Order: sequence, then structure tokens, then C-alpha cells
Amino acid sequence: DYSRPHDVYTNLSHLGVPPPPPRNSVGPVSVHLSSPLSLEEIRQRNPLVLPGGHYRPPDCEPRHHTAIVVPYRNRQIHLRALLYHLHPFLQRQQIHYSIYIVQQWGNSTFNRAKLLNVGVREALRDEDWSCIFLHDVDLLPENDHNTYTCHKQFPTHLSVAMDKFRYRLPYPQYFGGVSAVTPDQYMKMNGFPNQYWGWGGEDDDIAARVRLSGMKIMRPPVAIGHYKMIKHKGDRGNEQNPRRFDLLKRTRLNWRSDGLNSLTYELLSRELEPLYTNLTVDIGEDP
Ligand code: UDH
Ligand code: NGS
Repeated sequence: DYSRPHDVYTNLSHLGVPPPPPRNSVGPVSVHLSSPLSLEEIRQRNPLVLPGGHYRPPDCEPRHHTAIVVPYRNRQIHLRALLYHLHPFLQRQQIHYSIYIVQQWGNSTFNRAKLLNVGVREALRDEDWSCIFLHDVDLLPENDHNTYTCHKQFPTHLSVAMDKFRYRLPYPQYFGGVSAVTPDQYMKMNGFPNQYWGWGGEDDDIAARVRLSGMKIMRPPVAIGHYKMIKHKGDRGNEQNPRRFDLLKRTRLNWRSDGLNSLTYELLSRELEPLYTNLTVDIGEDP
């Protein structure tokens, strides 16, 4: 069911659209994990980034309009490393983009997929994004030919070769880390589940939704989908979810009723920081 590596490229060329590497890209880039710069220093290095983490290429009409949505709580150091790395990376790709940090308010159990739902909905209030990236805060892309754009027909899984999995997929259906959908694809799969509180399983549920809604998963070649993960311990408030296996058994029955169409939350604030849009949200807690 899952596309083999290279399918993104063969499929695109069927449509007569071979994906040229972006004009300013260089391919493999080195990723430094040593102590990241301050937000102010990162801002100074990215003078063309506007408040809210918004960027539009100054010298061309961009073909791609991408919102980067990051589920987040209490990972300051990772956030700085991501912003330091991602802003220049996306500018080399000549994409019109914004970065949204969706911060779960309070101490209730973390819910990655629900935060992603909030991020998609809020991002689409700002702009008619053609593509939405769902991006863990601790993953840094290592090759800028890995373009942050969407496939027309199907959702894409980008982080196919993470260093912690020795640069390959941990299992064929793996959909965690970094993925991308168009607004249409997102609606077709009724978004993401809201019921996964704590660690694990929500990415597998999202992968199942792709299939159940009649789509498949596209992937870049392994050589291009390289990511470094910033090493860390499990977070307080994101313990393994003991219910994840039971929930996954019911995805087939639940995906049409739990998702985008059942999403409720309270947006507590929306701040245009120099390098990102900061959404603080009360998503409730595990009932
Ligand atoms: N996240 C936060 N804060 C948290 C928890 C998660 O910002 O407290 C976000 C962050 O973007 C992270 C993503 O949610 O990258 C996924 O978190 P995760 O802990 O599921 O995945 P990660 O790849 O770590 O960061 C996996 C190793 C932790 C292991 C323990 C499980 N037994
Ligand atoms: C699977 C989890 C996924 C997780 C993946 C990688 O077992 O959510 O491991 O985890 N699925 C279930 O628990 C049902 S990792 O090695 O990054 O900790 O993304």
C-alpha cells in the first residue's frame, strides 16, 4: 500500500512535472547540534523573516505556500535549534512560508495529534496555504533537496531516514516525525485523531486514516529524507499511552467521527514573535 522510495518522483514525472531541485539549494547540509544561538541572534541572521515567522521570496513569485506546524510544550532548546536551521533551509527553497508553534497550555497529558489539528485550522485562518507541514520540534532536515512542498494527490511522509533509526524506516508504515498534507487531503481524512493523550500510536492512526480515506503515502528517496534528531529523554506529561493499541484497533470505526469535525479547543493567545507565530491553546485533558 505504501509507495516505495522514489515514487514521489516517478509519480510527478507521470504528471509531466519533474521536480527540479530548488534554485538556491545545495543538497546535503551539515547540521550542528551544539548549543543553539539565542532567538535574537537567529533573528539577526534572518533579516527577511517577518513577524510571525513569515517569509516571501523577494525576487520571484513563489509557487509554493507552506505552513509549518509544530506541536510544542517546554522544548526551548529544541525550538531554537529548529528555527536556526529551518529558516535558512526554507529560504534556499524559495518557498513562501510561515512557522506556527502550537503550544499546549497547562500540565495535562500531551496530545500531539490534537495540537496538529489546532495548528492546521489556525494556519488556514491566515492564508490559503497550499501545503501544511506537521513537524516535530526535534527533527532537523539534512538535505535541502528534500523540498517542503506537497504532492498534489497524496499525503507525504518526509522523515524517512532518521539518524536514530540508522537512516531507514523503523517499520514500513511509520508516519511519525515530519509529514505533509494539502488542505484537501487533510479534509478528506477528517484531519487527525483527538483522542491520543500521551506518547505513541497517533502517527500510526494518521497513517491508517490516509489509507482508509482512499489515499496512499508518498515518500522522497531515502538519500534525501535524512534527518537528525536532537537526543532527549521522554517528557514529563507525555508518558506512554496505555490505551493506544485499543484506540488503533478502532481507527477504522472512528476516523469519520473523531477528527477535524469533532475538534474543540480554546485559543488562549496568538502572538507574532519575530521568528514564529505562537499559538497557546487549551485543548482540555484526557477525560
Ligand atoms: N513535544 C513537545 N513537548 C512534550 C512532548 C512532545 O514539544 O513535552 C512535541 C515535540 O514537537 C516532539 C513531538 O511532540 O518532537 C513528539 O514527541 P515524542 O516524545 O513523541 O517524540 P520524540 O521523537 O521522542 O521527541 C521520542 C523519544 C521519547 C521516548 C520515550 C517513549 N517511551
Ligand atoms: C511505534 C509507535 C509510534 C512511534 C514509533 C517510533 O511503536 O507512535 O514506535 O517510536 N506506535 C505505537 O506505540 C502503537 S520512537 O522510536 O520514535 O520512540 O512513532
